[in-house]
Order: sequence, then C-alpha cells, then structure tokens
Amino acid sequence: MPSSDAAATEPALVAASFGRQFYVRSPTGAWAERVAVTRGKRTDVCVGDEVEVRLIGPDQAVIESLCARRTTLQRSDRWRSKLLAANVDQAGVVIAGDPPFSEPLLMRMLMAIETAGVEAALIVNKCDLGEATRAIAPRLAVYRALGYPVFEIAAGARPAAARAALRDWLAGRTTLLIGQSGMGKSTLVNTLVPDADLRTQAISAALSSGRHTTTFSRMFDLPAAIAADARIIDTPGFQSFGLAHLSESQRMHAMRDFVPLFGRCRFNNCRHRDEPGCAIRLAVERGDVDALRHRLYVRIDDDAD
Ligand SMILES: Nc1nc2c(ncn2[C@@H]2O[C@H](COP(=O)(O)OP(=O)(O)O)[C@@H](O)[C@H]2O)c(=O)[nH]1
Ligand SMILES: [Mg+2]
Ligand SMILES: [Zn+2]
Repeated sequence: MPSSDAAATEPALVAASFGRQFYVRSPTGAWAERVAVTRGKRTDVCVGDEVEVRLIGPDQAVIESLCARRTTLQRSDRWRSKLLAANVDQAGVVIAGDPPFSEPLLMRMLMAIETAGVEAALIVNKCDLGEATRAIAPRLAVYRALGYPVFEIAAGARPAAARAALRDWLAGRTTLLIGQSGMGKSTLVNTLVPDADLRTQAISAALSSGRHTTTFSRMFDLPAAIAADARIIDTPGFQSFGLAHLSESQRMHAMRDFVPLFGRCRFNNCRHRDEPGCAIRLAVERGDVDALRHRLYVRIDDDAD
C-alpha cells in the first residue's frame, strides 16, 4: 500500500452503532458526520470508540483501526457478550418509582459499571410523582449511604431543574445513561440536547436505510450552555443484564457494603450465604448491611452458577 494512503486516515468518534454499520464524526468537526463500515466482518466497535477512518466521498467512511480503550462497558450471557459503550467516564442508572424500578437489575448494572472502572450514580426520575417516589425513598437512602451520588429529578415535568441538578456532574465528562425502558432516559437526553430527536432520526435513516428505529445507542455533545465539554450516550432499555463476563470475586468486590468485611469470615472461601461465622451475614443480622441487597446478591450469584 502506498504510504500516502496510510497517511490518509482521520481520527473519528463512533457516535452510534447499528449491526455492522456505524455513525462516525470528527472530533474537531472537520468533516460531516457519516455512516461507516468496518473492514471484513469486524463488529467489535461500539459507541464511544475512538477509531481511524478513511473518508470516501462526501458521506461515507471505512473504519481502519480501533484505538486503545480507556474503559469498556458490557453485558453478557453465557454465549454472547455485548459491548455497550467504550471510553465513558461515568454512568447514570436511571430509575423511577413508576413503573417501579427493579433493584436486581440496578445491582447488576452497578456491578458491571464498577468492575469496568466507571463511576456510577443513580438518577431518580419522575420525582413529580410524589407517592411513587416516596415508596422508593428507603431504597434510595441505602444507595446514598453507600456513597453513590443520587440525583432526584423530573426530566419531563421539570426540565430546567433537572438540567441545573446535573450540570456540574455532567461537565467535562462522557456519561452513559442506562436503565430499564420507561424510566425516562430519552426524555432526559431530550432536555439536555434540544435537537436529539431530530439527530436520532437522521442517524436512524442513514443507518437502516429508512427503517426508523431507536434500538441503538447514540452519543451527543451537550450544548456548552447546558454543560461544558460534555457528551451523553442514550441506550435502549434492557429487561435483563447478564454478568457472565464477571468473576465471582468481581461481583463480590462491587458490593461496597461487603468490601470492609472481607477477610473476617470464618472460612476464607466463604460465599456469604449460610456458612457459620460469615461476617457479612452477621452484619445483615445486626442491621449493618442491608438485608435486601444481601438477598439479591445471593440470587445473582445463584444465576451465575
Ligand atoms: N411523570 C413523569 N413522567 C415522565 C418524566 N420523564 C419521563 N416521563 C415519562 O416516562 C415515559 C418513558 O420515558 P422515556 O424517556 O421514553 O424512557 P426510556 O425508555 O428510559 O428512554 C414517557 O411516557 C415519559 O413521558 C417525568 O419527569 N415525570
Ligand atoms: Mg429511550
Ligand atoms: Zn462470608
């Protein structure tokens, strides 16, 4: 290959992925956003990836190489692992009182996020629904006590207040929003990125040749007036979140309430169920470790066997 060709690649950011097609943009805005494909059958590229592309004409590109990732978030079952996003700094798990959020799902997402070395926060949406929000308040207190930032907002009902509450947390970072469907992720993205819907439609049309779908993740820059130097990634909702890519030790270490007690169980291979002298179960009995989180941990551990 002539060396002039090798020099003709451009740095790009993957703003969306859909099957084997990607939507890429220039980090400096030097060229127009466009659809890209990978060479061969490579599919291990995801939203947030930094890549080198070769531009073809005014609206196409080929992804030539993938840059090293700072972080990788994924979910997986026994057969397949799915990349959710690369290079995110932090993740906001969006939950709400109505419909009631699933705490097992929340715990699974937190395990994946923490193991990936990504900072996690809880974004509690629909706080205008007083009764439903009061019903989950005791659970929010548990996560606050564990040190997670907990933002209480109403993205749809009180958008300006939601922007003000999240501004400092979003500034200077790339944030992934994840959660069950119906919690309000897309509503939140729309309050932060005024033209998000239009841009989603444009990406959707370009990627799926007209078939409108929003079942893909996509990344937007936030307007500077809303948060400086910030990017946000909206994801489709999940009904399950597999952790086959995590070891038992990784799952255990993501339990912030367990960590200070490690090494105090009678048996050093303790699985913190009904073993005699289990320091974690004793802490549950004393009320020092939340009983529901312990019970859900055991269930997640059972599912992984
Ligand atoms: N009451 C209330 N409903 C909201 C709020 N934000 C979003 N919703 C509603 O929640 C539903 C799901 O929102 P959506 O953004 O599509 O959720 P996603 O599936 O997580 O992306 C929609 O009917 C929204 O109108 C809010 O602040 N208050
Ligand atoms: Mg959505
Ligand atoms: Zn134990």
